Amino acid sequence: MNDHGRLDSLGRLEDLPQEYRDELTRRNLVPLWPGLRALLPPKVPGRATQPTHWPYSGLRPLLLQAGELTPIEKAERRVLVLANPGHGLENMKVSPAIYLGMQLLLPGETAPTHRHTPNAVRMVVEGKGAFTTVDGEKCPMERGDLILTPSGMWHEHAHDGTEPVIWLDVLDIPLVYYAEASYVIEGPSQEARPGHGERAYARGGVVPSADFERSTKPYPMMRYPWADARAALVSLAADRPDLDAVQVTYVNPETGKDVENNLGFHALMLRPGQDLRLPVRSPSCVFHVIEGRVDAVIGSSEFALDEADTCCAPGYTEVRLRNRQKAEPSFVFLADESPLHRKIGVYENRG
Ligand code: 1HN
Repeated sequence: MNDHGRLDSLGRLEDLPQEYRDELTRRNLVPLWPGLRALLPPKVPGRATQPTHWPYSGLRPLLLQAGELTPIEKAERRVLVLANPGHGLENMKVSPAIYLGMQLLLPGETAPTHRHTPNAVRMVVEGKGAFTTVDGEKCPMERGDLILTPSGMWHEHAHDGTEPVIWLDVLDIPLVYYAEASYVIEGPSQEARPGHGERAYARGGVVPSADFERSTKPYPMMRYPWADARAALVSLAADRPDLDAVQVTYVNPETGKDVENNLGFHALMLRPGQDLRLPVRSPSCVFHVIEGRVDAVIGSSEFALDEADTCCAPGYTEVRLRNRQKAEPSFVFLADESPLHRKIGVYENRG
């Protein structure tokens, strides 16, 4: 029998006598074979994650309206969640491990201190004057900056500026929640502690000298300024005109490994007019346009992304990104599940 025949020939639940099925149910037992093909489909996994586009032009006015409708005290975090309809909107996930939310903080507002088991990062979308304090380190929030708030670290947000500040939150909460390990602890407002060490790590590739007491903390660098990541991309592109994927990864400056445990973060530069095909890989992925305009072709979906737009791609799917700007580069922030896939031993790159 050929492979396909064998895969199609398993018994169905309806083939079993009702009395037998009822007795199984009474004993909390389930026959494997009727569900085996759904658990283990041939060659490519089933994916609930649908290619989805969240245009910023539609989201922004609704978020600003939330600023009028709901005072910060009634929200704790004033966020509109970017939910993937394929997972059910109420489940508030983009992919099996990724949560995305767009958060608004108005001038003078504060979002109170807490810490939680899920890992988070912020990608700043617009505005000036807000800052996040992470474990005592005050991190200014400027457009394109990546700020970590890893599992277990105290964090709070505040805003001294004059315009609304909006940022994209990326968390691994669906995964941590699935593991029945998601919880929060509220805390008092933190004292900012300038000069206590963390700011010694301010630029990738430039770390304190060996005779300086090097950090043994798991997260020596909390803020990855966009100006530095952008400059790294521009110089990589100039150095390697032959390179298709001009991409950098946000890493821990001491270990060189991914900045957080489960999700990976990257920035990509598309050269003027570039049409880039990404390798087909197992992890789901999120794309957020920091600068420029990009067409994203994800499987059979096509999205015209403008600045500050966000979209997602399921794993095992072909993705093409085309820079709609003919004379300027475009810059895209990527978040993916690759650290998780590597950790659980399922990471694949199918080329
Ligand atoms: C959280 O702590 C923040 O600190 C934002 O800004 C979004 C979504 C789910 C769980 C915790 C924040 C969050 C969150």
